[in-house]
Amino acid sequence: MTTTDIPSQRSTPVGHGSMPRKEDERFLRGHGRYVDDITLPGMLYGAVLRSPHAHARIVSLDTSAAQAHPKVRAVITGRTLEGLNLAWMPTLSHDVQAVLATDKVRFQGQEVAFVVAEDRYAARDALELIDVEYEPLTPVVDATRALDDDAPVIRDDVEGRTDNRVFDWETGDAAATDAVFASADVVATQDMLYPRVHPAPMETCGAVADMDPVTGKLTVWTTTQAPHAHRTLYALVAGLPEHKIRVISPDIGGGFGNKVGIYPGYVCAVVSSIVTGKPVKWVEDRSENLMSTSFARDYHMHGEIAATRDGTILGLRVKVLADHGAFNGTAQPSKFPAGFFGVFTGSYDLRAAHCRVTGVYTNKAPGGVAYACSFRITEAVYLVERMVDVLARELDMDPAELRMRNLLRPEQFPYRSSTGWEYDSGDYPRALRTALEMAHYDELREEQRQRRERGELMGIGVSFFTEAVGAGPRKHMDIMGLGMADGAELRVHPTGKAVLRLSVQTQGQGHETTFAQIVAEELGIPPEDIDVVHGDTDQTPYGLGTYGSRSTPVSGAAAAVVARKVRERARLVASAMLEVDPDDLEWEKGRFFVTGDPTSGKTIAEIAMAAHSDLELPEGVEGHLDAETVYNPPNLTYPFGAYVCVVDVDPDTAQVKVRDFVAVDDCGVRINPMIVEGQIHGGLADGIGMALMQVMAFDSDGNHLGGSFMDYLLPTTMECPSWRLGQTVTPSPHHPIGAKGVGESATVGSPAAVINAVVDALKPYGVRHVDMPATPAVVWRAMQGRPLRTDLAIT
Ligand code: MCN
Ligand code: CUM
Repeated sequence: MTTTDIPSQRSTPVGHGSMPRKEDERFLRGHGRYVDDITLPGMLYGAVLRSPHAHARIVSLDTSAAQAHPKVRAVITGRTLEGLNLAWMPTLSHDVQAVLATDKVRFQGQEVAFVVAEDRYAARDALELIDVEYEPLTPVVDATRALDDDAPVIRDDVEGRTDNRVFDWETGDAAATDAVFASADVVATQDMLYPRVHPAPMETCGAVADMDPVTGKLTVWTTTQAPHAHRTLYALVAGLPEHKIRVISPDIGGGFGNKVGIYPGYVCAVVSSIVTGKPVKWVEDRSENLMSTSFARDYHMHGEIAATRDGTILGLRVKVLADHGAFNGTAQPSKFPAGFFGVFTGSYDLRAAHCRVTGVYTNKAPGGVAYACSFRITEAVYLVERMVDVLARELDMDPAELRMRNLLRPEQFPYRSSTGWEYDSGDYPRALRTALEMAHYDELREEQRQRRERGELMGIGVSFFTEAVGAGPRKHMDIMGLGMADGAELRVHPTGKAVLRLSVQTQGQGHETTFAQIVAEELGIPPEDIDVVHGDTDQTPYGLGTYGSRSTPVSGAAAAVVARKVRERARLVASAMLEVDPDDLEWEKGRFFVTGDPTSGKTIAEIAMAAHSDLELPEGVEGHLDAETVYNPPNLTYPFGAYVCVVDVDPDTAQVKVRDFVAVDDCGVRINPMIVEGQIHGGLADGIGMALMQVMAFDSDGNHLGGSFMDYLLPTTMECPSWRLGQTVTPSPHHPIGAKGVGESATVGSPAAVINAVVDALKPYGVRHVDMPATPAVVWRAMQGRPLRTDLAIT
């Protein structure tokens, strides 16, 4: 049971509320239009030749046989691109990545050549005609060995580089933290790994590039979460004029961060359209997606937590080794090379904290962040929530009680954390109390006591999270120096129907519905009468796209602001219609009326018609009922939540079964509670998957061991309990409608609850920690006191 009733039984609200999604009819009838549905006259197909080695020198590359294939139109190699100055492209993290390898291959699956042919099959066939001679080199697979003196230098393409260090970054006050630790009664430490995982969206990545040789205009239909950012990058990388580039992101079959960056295949499609003068389509297959597009996590963390004997947490000290693969890939805010990991103090009132993150290159696919991650907050929350449980064990204290004692209190907001983050609003104890009550926590502990007496392994895990979402404020974030303000444009047509144009792009989150609802709430126009246009740079205002759950915090705010601008314009038009002073008009949802005379009102539709008519408009009003805005958020929004997970572990097979999961989320005002709950359901499934099943492992030669869904396991309904959701609502004080983002909350908050539950279940075996994923093998080995590392195929 969830906190809302069945959506179909509800009437459509005019503004916020659980209305069914406008986009679903299209999707359910099979009328979605994805990149691979785009077919253009004369279109050619591209395929990528990938490296079988994790680390090797390219001795020779012979494409003549492929070029001689009757259906092949072009073969592009790193040398071709070098001639165009395009062999290397900038990543979103101030690094460069090889588009097609020239000197060396640096991960298995790296792009080596691109074949363009008349059909998909010929392109694939011709790949096998390319003859590459490799001289294998020793790969660096284990991040913990990447900085060894004898480790081969992976990025010798960068002049002067002598080791595999990507960056060193620290935050917090080291001296203050040392002092707090020196004064503590108790210090607990724990090493933990957040393994490499992959978002694995239903739709893989791809692009159709069409360079019009007559107009010189390039159109790229592509799987992107950030069309405008891609357009700017194409302009900067390829030197094409930006107004001659149109990026279209049609329907997207899930992004989850996988579609933030630009992949070599996109660039190859663009280059080959320019070279051949024809449209070129490239769509990767599943194993290409799993092997080579951006992975996430891969954080090797060492945590230390200091407290008083009575359970007051004083400080945290953290060291992280971050495995970034061969190129430092997906969006890493340049001001924070470790993303938003700096919020690792979590939801607690700590005196001091310090962390140091060292990024390293390894011979693995690039990436580094994205998978419903809020830019590393996933890792940060997992770390602090595991550390609190480790401390609870050390103090022999109930983990829920320890959290309650240390959570930030409502009167501390707005709160500035010891690492400098400004939390906007929250009532944390209320959320935790709600979750504990819904879970019947005290009864669960009693049940656990009884089961333990019978030798049964039941675990109860609690986690609390705070996220920082809505990338926008310049002090926090930029992408390649671009600030992150987002535009919105609203046009109300003469008949009162409207079109809202946005810079963000939905991948399944329901923007066509919720953004229409935001405007509907402000103007009283039914959401059905408001079309949301997004995902096309020729039709929408500039903005940096959807990730880090920023659409609601940034573009949601822009939508409300632009609707309010229209409303103020409508007030002036209505004052002319009713021949009164604008200040004498009052607004109720959908209409203006003269103060004291509610019968005198004019609806937005009536006002819209008048605004387009020959009505004499007041001075300064240009006519029509349109507005535009650019929203520059003053701060991030800080959603939070309290989760309780109950697991049973089979003592004979070490199989973990999630029996119950309670999630209390607070994302401020909810625009569409049904969609919010859907987001949370999805994120919880992700969280269970990461905690129990998902890991991208490699063998000692750097071979990727997760290239299909047979090897890389995703959760299904079989692994998921019937989620039980609750909520509290603490509006964001700086957001025009008080909303905070929610799209990644459950993925961020839930893995720690699951692992805390698994470790709790194994308490009778003296187990203090289990690394993700807690597969039966991992749990079994933990019970034997022989921890198993799952990211490397080494036992
Ligand atoms: N919402 C709401 N009320 C709130 C907050 C959000 O009604 N207080 C609604 C929003 O209007 C939107 C949805 O919930 O329809 C998610 O909003 P938001 O939290 O703003 O997140 P974004 O729209 O920016 O989506 C990005 C986020 C990220 S970064 C990942 S990763 C992820 C996620 O969304 N990828 C997804 N959820 C996903 N869901 C689907 N189906 N597919 C993905 O690829
Ligand atoms: Cu971090 S995955 Mo989402 O931000 O697209």
